[in-house]
Amino acid sequence: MTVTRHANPLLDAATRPLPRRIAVIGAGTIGPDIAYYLKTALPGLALTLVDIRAEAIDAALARLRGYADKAVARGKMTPAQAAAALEGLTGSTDYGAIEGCDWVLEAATEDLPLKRRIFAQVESVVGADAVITSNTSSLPAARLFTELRHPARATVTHFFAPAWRNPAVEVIDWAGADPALVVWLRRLFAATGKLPLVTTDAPCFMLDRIFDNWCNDAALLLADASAAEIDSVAAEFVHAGPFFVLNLAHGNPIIVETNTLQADEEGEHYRPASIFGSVDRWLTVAPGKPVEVDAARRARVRDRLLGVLWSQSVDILDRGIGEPADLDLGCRIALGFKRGPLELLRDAGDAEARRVLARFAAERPGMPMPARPLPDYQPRERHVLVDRVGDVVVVTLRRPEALNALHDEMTDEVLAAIRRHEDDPAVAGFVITGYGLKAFCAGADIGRFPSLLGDAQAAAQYARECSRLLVHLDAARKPVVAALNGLALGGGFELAMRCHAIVADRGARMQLPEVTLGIVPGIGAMVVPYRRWPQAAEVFHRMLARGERLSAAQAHELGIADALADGFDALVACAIDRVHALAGAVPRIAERAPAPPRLQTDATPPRSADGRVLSAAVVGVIARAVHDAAAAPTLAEALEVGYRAFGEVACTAAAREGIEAFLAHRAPDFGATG
Ligand code: DAK
Repeated sequence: MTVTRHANPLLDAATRPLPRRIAVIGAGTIGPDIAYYLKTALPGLALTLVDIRAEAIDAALARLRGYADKAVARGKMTPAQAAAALEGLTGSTDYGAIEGCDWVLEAATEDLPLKRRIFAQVESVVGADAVITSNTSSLPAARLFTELRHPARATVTHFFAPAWRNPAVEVIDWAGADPALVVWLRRLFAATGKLPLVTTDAPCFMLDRIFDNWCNDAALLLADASAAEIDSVAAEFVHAGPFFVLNLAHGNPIIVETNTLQADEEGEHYRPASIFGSVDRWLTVAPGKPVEVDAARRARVRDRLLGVLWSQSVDILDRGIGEPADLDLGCRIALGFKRGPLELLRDAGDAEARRVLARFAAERPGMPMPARPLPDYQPRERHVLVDRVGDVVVVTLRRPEALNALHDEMTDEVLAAIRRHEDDPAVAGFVITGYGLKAFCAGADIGRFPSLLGDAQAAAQYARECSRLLVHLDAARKPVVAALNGLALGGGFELAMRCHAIVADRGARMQLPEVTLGIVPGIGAMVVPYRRWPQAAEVFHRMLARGERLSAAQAHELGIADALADGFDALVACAIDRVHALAGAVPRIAERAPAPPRLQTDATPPRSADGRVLSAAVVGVIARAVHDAAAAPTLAEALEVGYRAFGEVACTAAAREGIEAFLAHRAPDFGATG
């Protein structure tokens, strides 16, 4: 059977229904964490945790109750959601309890004969079409599943700690698997908040090849530097150094197993460092603690760490083990890298990267080296996925670590994707959507805002430059439809406003939270709605000045959303219909606006829709900008008003306070800033 695989897993057809009964085998650390993820994502699910030790099951169930209690205490879940997550969660020491399961997920220790025995037992109880997956970080699926009676229903799903929260999961596409199984798993993971990364069946798959060899080479470096020194040099690249992580994970045995496997299969250069045999606790310091490292030693350690990272990365790509954008994203999300290895390679520049790799080749003979020019290893897109669905190009914003928040690179990638296809006569138009089901886009990346503060002209100029995608949409010849699959906040909603139609999932929600951050939405929200949807002017006043939320249903009633849909498949189908309906007649934003009703700013202090004190100065700037923009004789001049207003607030104490507060996870004090 041929099964189409899109870059966005949710664009693939559902190849089987959602699971209703799952068993997780192994009540150690990761099994219960996987169970908790599944139960919170699919609360109606019946889930049985199986282990040969009753006390391990009791401890695991108690741990999961603790997770739910903590989530309620932190306001991440309501008590009802927590109760639903725990309901239907049971434990058993008897394999008979897994009868009738449609998915059995094995998470026992990394021991091939043991895993094979478990699969034999599982197969003797469950039906021939039940999915079986193994959570291994290294053992190839072909070896795990050869003895199964029905191997096509089995594969590896490799989770990362902590599995209930870490979105990354490798899904192994091995020769014996039914292709529809991989499609189903990817789609299920993407729909339940995970980031599935498909890899081939090489030993250690994609991400453990990076992690294990990073740790192994760090250990080999101990001849020249201490663990604390190495961790301190590594801090440039990762949130926690290799030895700190090994201590956390009690992980030497894993490195020894995985690197032994690689050495046996691929050559002696992978053999685990002998020191792993005699040391199981490393003397190092917590991340962020400064450690003096002599400059020459620092340079040597740095080169070696980069060398192993790049050597493994080019090998993974040359062997087609994984995709380049997935490699970078997986390293950041699953392994705690600050930047992906390919981003580091690009930023180092060709000459420096070649120097580092040449030194690495000399120090570590046998290790893989690039087979192609280095720029060839870079992904075309890092932050978006581009798919063809019939005659429509679907662009998916993919930054799962920040709810698809926009930054310059992502904006440029969306623009480049549109430019690449807009002159193709076979393309009718575009749909823009967000990865997963939670967010279309949570706005501009707030982490990048601090550098904009304090210089009005520079901030206004930045707003102007950031609008390049939006201004392109204003004049686009082919329709671009926003498919809101979830939250559309701030800059994300501003992007949707500039698309030629908006369709929304019934659960989607729109909001302009900028005022609660002490800034203004400078790239269109104070301008465009009053020209496109003058009937909703009062609603936009409240959204701008009070951060009021707009539900999909309200947006539809007001004519802001052209259509509502139930679920992602219907949403995309509806967006594609809109593209076809608008082809040849792309709507334009009016040059002039009808005078909107006055935006009231007399409440003192101004408050947000949920009662928080706002900055009177910022609300004042918004009211003035809305008025001046509506009076502007052209769209371009009105947009200028917005850019300048952003520049003006960027110099206020309120903006500094609002952004610092967001980044420090605290409430802003606009009472103090005015
Ligand atoms: N930027 C960066 N990271 C973001 C983000 C954003 N906009 N929104 C969410 N994230 C990150 C969170 O920090 C969190 O990261 P970790 O803590 O896990 O590292 C991760 O995404 C998941 O979010 P939460 O843990 O917070 O998820 P919850 O379900 O608990 O909450 C939320 C979801 C949407 C209520 C919450 O994440 C939230 O309040 N996010 C901020 C939403 C927001 O205020 N967005 C509007 C930003 S202002 C301009 C251009 C554009 C703009 C302005 C000027 N010029 C060029 C001048 C536009 C401005 C905006 O968009």
